[in-house]
Amino acid sequence: MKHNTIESVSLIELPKISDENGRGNLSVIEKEILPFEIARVYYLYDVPSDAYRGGHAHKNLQQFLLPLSGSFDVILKDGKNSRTVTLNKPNKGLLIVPGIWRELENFSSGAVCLVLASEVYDEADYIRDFETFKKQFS
Ligand code: T46
Repeated sequence: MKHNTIESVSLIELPKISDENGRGNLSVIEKEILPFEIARVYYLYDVPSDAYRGGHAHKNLQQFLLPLSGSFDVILKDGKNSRTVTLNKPNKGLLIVPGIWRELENFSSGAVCLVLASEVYDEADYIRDFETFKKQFS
């Protein structure tokens, strides 16, 4: 299994096309922006402000998280270090590589987290116990 560190997690800024006639903005994700082919798309929404999502790592899965609306915090851990990234711009997303523990919290009202994933859903790819994660990845 790949040992990645939190420094391998990167923010990706998407092009933002502001309409010159005041019709708002358009952002686009074309295939060369992500280092994987998209196999699955899902989204988190109606998350209460005191709720917490994630709390696991993936063995192989790569994911791109995009705050389509509102904001939330992503806490990243590699077993040694930890870092918190606030996602609050619909044209700025987070590319999470395999082997990184993630926790999502502080969802604002109306926040929507879009996730583009490199693989279809597979429970066997999850590590849901932090001590197991630390043993395998740090
Ligand atoms: C991640 C964060 C950001 C499915 O049936 N298909 C799916 O594609 C997904 C993602 C989940 N599920 C089922 C499995 C559980 O019964 O939906 C239920 C909730 O899943 P989970 O507790 O894993 O949800 P989150 O929000 O804690 O985590 C999800 C992703 O699982 C995870 O990869 O990084 O969103």
